[in-house]
Amino acid sequence: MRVVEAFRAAYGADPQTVWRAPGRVNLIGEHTDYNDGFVLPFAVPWGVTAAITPRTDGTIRLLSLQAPGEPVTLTSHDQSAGWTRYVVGVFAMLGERVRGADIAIDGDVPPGAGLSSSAALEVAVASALNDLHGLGLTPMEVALLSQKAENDFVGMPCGILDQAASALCEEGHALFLDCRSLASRNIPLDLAAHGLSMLIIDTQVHHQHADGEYAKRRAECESAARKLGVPALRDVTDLAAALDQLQGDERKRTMHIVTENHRVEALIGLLRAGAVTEIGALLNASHLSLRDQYEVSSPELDVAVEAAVRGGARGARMTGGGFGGSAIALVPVERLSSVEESVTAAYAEHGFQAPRFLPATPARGAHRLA
Ligand code: GAF
Repeated sequence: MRVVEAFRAAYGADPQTVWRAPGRVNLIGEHTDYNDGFVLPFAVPWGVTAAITPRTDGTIRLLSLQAPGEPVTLTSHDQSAGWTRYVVGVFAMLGERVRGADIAIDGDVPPGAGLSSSAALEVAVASALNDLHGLGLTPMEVALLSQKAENDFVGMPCGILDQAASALCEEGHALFLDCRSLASRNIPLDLAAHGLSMLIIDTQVHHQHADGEYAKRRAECESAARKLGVPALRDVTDLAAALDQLQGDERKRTMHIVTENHRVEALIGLLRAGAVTEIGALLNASHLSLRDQYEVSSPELDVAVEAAVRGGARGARMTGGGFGGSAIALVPVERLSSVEESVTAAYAEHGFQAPRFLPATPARGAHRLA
């Protein structure tokens, strides 16, 4: 394993453990996680591998094969920048339970595709430290600790979706997660058995204002819930009555969250019934709601979704936080090339940078490699 070779070359010994954690796509249930709602992600085959040996002096030495150079030396009190803060954040959350480490990182999540490479990094490191120090954290506790690192240390007010997917997913399954109770169930997702493939369309665009808009959406949802007198938008039972009490953006955000939670449940119902081909309509509806009510799509995502459906996809939607990143399209295998051609042609017509296509098969969540 090349991460082990890099570890040995930098630190002069073998690592005590090696863990891998994946990125994710979200099949449906977007922006519902921080509204105590439902999500249905699956892990992608790309992830982050962390080779680690604990230290006892509080020092964190860190290198990445994707950032060539000497190892960076930090402590859990340092406000680091860039990718290292996701690692330091995990140490900061673990506090006195850990006393530094030597770490080598290798990652193959396509950069900037919105497939949660940062959650994969947090979960790989947290899982390895949990294992090395016998902390006894469950995979969900590892996910929660990683989310806290991102909220409190990195300063991104994300929900639990990405970290839970990275920590808990199983190969060949999607993860149905109730973000309030944290009850989760792995749902079989055998697309190939239905002659289908899930195509990731990476727009290769990341809009700079994404983080600010994310925090704004979250605040709007919390404000709407307060006005409605419910703990979270998940608790809205009478949508028409709720919409009557709200105006403007808060009205639109509520519309999305309430209907999106229903779409997650409907999609699970279809999967249970074996009607996998039929989930496409729900993917399309989710995208329209994210575009028009939640307003987190982008021209590149909209063009990708429209062109994918025109090219023969059963359904398509943006996935993840939005404002760039990736869309997913549910495509009959025999239509894959026609969908790719349709999207490529539409991008050229709009003068967009060519997209990247990645086939996504549901992969395994965090696990020990050595
Ligand atoms: C980002 C966040 F990190 C998740 O918590 C989630 O809210 C997602 O956007 C939208 O569903 O990936």
